[in-house]
Amino acid sequence: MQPLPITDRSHLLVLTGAGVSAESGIPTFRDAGGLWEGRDVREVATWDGFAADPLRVWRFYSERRQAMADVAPNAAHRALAALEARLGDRFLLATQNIDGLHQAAGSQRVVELHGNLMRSRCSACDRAPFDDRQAYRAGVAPLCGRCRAAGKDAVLRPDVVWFGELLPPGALARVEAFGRAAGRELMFLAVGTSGLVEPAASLVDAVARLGGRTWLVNAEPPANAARFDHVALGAAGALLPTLLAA
Ligand code: BJW
Repeated sequence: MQPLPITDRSHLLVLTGAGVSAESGIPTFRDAGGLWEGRDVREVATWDGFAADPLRVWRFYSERRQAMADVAPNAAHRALAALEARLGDRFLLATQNIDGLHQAAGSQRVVELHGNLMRSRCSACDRAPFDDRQAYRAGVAPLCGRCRAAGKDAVLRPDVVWFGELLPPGALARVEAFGRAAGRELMFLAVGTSGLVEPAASLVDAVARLGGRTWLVNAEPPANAARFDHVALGAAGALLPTLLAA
């Protein structure tokens, strides 16, 4: 694939998924050896699963928090951050990843569609999500200090979006506003995502409706590959530095 034809007027919306962080050593969800392999997704990625067994869910996320200690952004994260430095407000990165590696690489205009692994929030009160690198391994699910002060027991949960839950307030609105402002100058690049999870999987159709052009970079053809104008198969860390070169 040729480098993306980015001009002085182009507005680039990027969608990333777990494949972007695979080369940093973070397992994807649905590939062989991925996080879902051998796991019932309903047990660890739904509210019902959490309500049934909060400790099992906390163990799953605690292990992922601990694994973050050894990971760093890779060439794909860095290529996207470098492109943002060139495009400024004509760039927006919507990520399904909860690992914070885009920000670690220097990306600033990031919309976290599925939350952040390193934040927690109360499952009951409206206290804002807070930074929380603590891994809970002591055999007790953590409780909300604010609720406890009010005489109630409420368990903390990871600040992530599970199946059947709404995306964070304003996340989709920010993506849609970027697309509308760009109009026909809109370009869309999806990287490292299986195209199975909504609403992210349908962003390609929304861009096409606005008259934008669409590119996909993925290790294998994902579920929604046929809906893109251009498809490049391969590793994001190898392809993005070339595709996004000045
Ligand atoms: C590489 C690579 C390399 C590897 N280089 N590539 C419309 C129709 C049907 C259902 C729905 C619908 N709208 C909503 C739904 C329900 C549901 C949904 O989508 N279900 C489908 C599964 C059918 N969606 C929701 O519930 C969402 N909420 C919502 O829409 O609210 C409104 C609503 C609710 C209910 C009904 C209707 C409307 C919320 C979705 C939340 C997803 N949460 C998770 C967990 C987050 C926390 C955590 O991390 O634990 O998010 S699930 C999981 O999947 C995670 C990911 O972000 C997400 C996407 O996965 P991703 O990133 O694509 O990873 P993989 O592993 O699937 O793919 C990796 C790809 O990379 C592969 O293709 C590899 O080939 C590739 N790759 N190495 C390039 N080096």
